[in-house]
Amino acid sequence: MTYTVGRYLADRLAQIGLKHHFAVAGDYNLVLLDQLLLNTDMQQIYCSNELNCGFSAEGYARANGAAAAIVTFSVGALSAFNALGGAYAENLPVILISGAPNANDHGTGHILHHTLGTTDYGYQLEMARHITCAAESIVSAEDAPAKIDHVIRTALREKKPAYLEIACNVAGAPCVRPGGIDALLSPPAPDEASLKAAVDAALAFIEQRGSVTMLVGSRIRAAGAQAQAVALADALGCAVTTMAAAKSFFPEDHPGYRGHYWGEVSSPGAQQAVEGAEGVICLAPVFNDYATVGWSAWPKGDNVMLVERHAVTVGGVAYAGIDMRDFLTRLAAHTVRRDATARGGAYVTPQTPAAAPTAPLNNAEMARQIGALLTPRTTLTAETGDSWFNAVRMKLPYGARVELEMQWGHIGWSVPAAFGNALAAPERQHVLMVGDGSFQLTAQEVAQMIRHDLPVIIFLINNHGYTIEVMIHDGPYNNVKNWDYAGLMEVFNAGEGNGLGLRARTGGELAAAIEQARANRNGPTLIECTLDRDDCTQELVTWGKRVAAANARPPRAG
Ligand code: TPU
Ligand code: MG
Repeated sequence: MTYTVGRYLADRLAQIGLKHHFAVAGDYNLVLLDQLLLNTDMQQIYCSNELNCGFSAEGYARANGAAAAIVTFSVGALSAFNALGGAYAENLPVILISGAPNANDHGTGHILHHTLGTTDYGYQLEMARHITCAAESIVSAEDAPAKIDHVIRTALREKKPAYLEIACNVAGAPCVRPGGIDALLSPPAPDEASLKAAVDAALAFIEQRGSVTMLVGSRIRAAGAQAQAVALADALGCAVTTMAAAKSFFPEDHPGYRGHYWGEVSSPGAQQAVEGAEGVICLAPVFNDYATVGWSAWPKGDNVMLVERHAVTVGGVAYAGIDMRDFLTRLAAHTVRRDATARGGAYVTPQTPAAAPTAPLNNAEMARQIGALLTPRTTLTAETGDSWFNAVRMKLPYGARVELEMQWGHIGWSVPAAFGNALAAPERQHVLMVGDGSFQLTAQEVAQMIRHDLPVIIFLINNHGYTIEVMIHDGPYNNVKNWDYAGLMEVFNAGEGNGLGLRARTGGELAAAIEQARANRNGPTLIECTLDRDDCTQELVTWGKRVAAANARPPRAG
């Protein structure tokens, strides 16, 4: 056997379509990294720390469908676990691989570096089980193929992260070669009887109602059912709304599209389209506290049909064993038209008039200029903060994508995620909106964009604080130490990169900076936009009050 455990893993990762994997080196994973390098179909990409490594992989999975990150034991893996939690929350198959102690040290009473200083090394695997769909420890080459295949197959099937740890002396141990990948990826057969019953119940649901609206949720991407949702919308002719976290998951130029439904902070007309309909067809939604605006806008009950990736609930019955794509296709083929909710006219976003070029820059003018930059080839990554609200209300051309992390909501996610996404999809235009507070968590990953000559345009919104938190609950903890954000680009270039740092204090300066950014094709451009601390969208103010009220509910008595 001339193959090794590490090479087996490398082949499998390449077979599932990875052209890159992300890594931070450490002595428990060095042999594994050597083995991975032998597969020339994949490039090894280095990150500044393991949190960023995990988020870079998460962003890569958004563009590529799956990703892998390789870290060292405990000091590395425990940082990466946060990003793994994010991948779980956001339904992304990120495979985290940790180097692990030498197999001879397990169960011997030896104390090893990078560990808790106790003699049981099982804690990391135990922790990983809580935040992954599959977790395995490889301490012998013989069972490595089965464990590697199990972890990869489960991650891809569940669209959730998975975990492997590989003893450092096993990564280079002789192992068989992997065969073809198809057998590993074939989906479980859906249940035809259940599908038929669900479609019949759904047809009855629609026929009994004069008006229906479709509401598209964020898990539709993991379900791979975006095209099927469009087909159903065509057949029904009804109004279609998206949830905020599903921004860009339904084409906004579709004749039925009526904007985003987000309770009180919906786009004009969208709240009426959903709450005034006799039936709401919810496709893969996540109704959390943020999405329901502090539990004030939560479609449920008899007038809701809930379509999830593997189940449909309608008319008080849950039908399991269904593939959402089959269900939507079948329903579209048989349903009757229900266009009452779409008669109100097409979706238009309120237009902000251009500000005078010399006037101090404000949020509305900044958002207007960023919105004007979007093309069908743009991927806009928007960080937690007012960037969410700015991105969600932008009108997207067909093909433009928006990446949000609304379920996990880890500030700082967007910088490494945009890096990973840009690496996976270099043919697209990458735009990032990130607040000052968020940026300070993961700023150093901009250096990797420089290292790989990625022309990401970064709008750094310097409003001198955690404005989203200011709107929910203010205090001195919401102030942020100012940085020279634009000046950082020279620091990261260190005389050998093409990063560009610019400042915009007026609309005119922002327009000029955007022109320079578009011309800078060989590296990222960071445009520091200076705003007042309390200058934000009205949606954030309204939503913030609701969320604060939900947080402030007193404990139940008794
Ligand atoms: O636009 P703006 O000012 O709201 O954005 P910025 O400056 O990025 O501030 C974000 C403030 C924020 C915090 C501190 N949003 N959520 N949080 C809480 C939080 C703390 N730690 C992590 C890892 N994630 C969080 N969401
Ligand atoms: Mg801020």
